[in-house]
Amino acid sequence: MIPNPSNNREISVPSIKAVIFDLDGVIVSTDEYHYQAWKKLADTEGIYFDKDINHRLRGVSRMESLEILLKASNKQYSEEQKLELAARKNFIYRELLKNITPDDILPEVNTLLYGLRKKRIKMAIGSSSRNSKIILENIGLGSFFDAVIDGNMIKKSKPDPEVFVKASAKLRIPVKQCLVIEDAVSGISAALAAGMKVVAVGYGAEDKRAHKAIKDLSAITVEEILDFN
Ligand code: B16
Ligand code: MG
Repeated sequence: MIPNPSNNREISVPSIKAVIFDLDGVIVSTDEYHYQAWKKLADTEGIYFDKDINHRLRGVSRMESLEILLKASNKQYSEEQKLELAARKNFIYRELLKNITPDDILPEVNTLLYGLRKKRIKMAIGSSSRNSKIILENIGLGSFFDAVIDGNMIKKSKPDPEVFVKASAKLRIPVKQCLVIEDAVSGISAALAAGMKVVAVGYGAEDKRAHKAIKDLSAITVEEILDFN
């Protein structure tokens, strides 16, 4: 709050000036498609893979995800073979992504996005996915965000803060005035390491380090975001 000299009252200045959304698991649920693609690859290679292992891949880059999957294999793969496996998984995943439409946007996402836009809050995507562009286009949000930082633009994946720090720089909003909305433990770590506020959604909601935990975006309002401190 700062004093208002004209009437001696205090004016409330929102501390949050930008919201950075994770993509997969926050805006759209592509996790099931990631699961199906990794599962198909694992089955072909005779490697055990289940939904619990898939859960550990949230927010984690493609190559790091592959390393987690390969822990269940006793075969040694060369770097070249690993790249081929990752490309094969991505091919299956991209085929599945052809099915997504604006109907796949998660509950109340649009209400929040358009509510924040009305209040002139800057918005960005901060995603580990190298497929962010096609996902955003397929769900009709290809040109909605003020900035999109994705897996193609970063050297270090979440839990490193790089993706969120780059988003705040592109938006020209200091990290302290950015709020991240994330579903992955790795993403919550990244946001905290960037010095940002973080709201944990869905699977991430059990992470006690987040400043607020919610089931989905219907459980938070624009006003709550503006009053966040
Ligand atoms: P890709 P997010 C992440 O997206 C996913 O949560 C994670 O499961 C995936 O491995 C990662 O993107 C890389 O995805 O293979 O499409 O480059 O949650 O950071 O939006
Ligand atoms: Mg996610």
